Amino acid sequence: MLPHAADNIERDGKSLILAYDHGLEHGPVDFEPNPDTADPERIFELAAHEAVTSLAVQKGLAEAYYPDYEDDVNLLLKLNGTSNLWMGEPNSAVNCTAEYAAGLGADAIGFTVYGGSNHEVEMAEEFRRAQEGAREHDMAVVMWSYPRGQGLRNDGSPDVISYGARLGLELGADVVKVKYPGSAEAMGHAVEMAGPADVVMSGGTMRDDKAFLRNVANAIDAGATGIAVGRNVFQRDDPERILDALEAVIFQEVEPDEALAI
Ligand code: FBP
Repeated sequence: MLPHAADNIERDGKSLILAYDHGLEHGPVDFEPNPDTADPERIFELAAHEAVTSLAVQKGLAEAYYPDYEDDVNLLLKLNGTSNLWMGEPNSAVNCTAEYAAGLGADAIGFTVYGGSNHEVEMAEEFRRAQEGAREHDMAVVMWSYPRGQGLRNDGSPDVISYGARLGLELGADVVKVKYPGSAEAMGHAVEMAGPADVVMSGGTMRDDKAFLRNVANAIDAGATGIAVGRNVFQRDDPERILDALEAVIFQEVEPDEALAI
């Protein structure tokens, strides 16, 4: 990682990445709780909320919508992705280059690496090309580091998540996105393993406001720099309200109860 490389997608060293690659990764089922969110325009509008430091989308949405939002939104372009229709060992097709991302005006690139998958070797090589391309265009590098595959019995265990955080540092990510390992202590270990790379927690499936914000506050207390969140924002009836609360918890380090009362 390079010092300060992620400054353009952070505020005071913290970040709230709004993730919206779900149409590819999970399919339309993720939009069912809040049908308006199938319309990417709704999410680009949401990403203009001042809490959001970048919006993670795939190339197709960036091409179609980003030109209208480039003044208000920082673009984190995902360069690989897989649909939920794929039934093989975890893998992620590279569908965009760093050069093309720079041409679209991206501030950062995002790349998934499934450490432990039978495809780990080729994914690491693909990440290398993306990472070096991002460096040439001064774009931050965000790794979705999700160890998984047939050889991994418990991909949610704290040890595996810490290993994922370390993979991000070793391979040159500026920000490593990991699943929340279940406790502040375990998150602290992942943060320690990532060294100077920033660690953000993944949002995960819908949880009630308090439980969700408690995990975020624990992650921040443990040294994480923020969150990359999709469903826990856009599946709610009032996504702006949870963004207000997340802003308080992440950037002002306000306690969840207080943040919800704002
Ligand atoms: P969520 O906050 O909705 O969990 O989104 C974060 C994310 O990393 C997305 O970018 C991605 O689409 C999804 O999770 C992938 O999750 P998984 O591979 O576990 O289904």
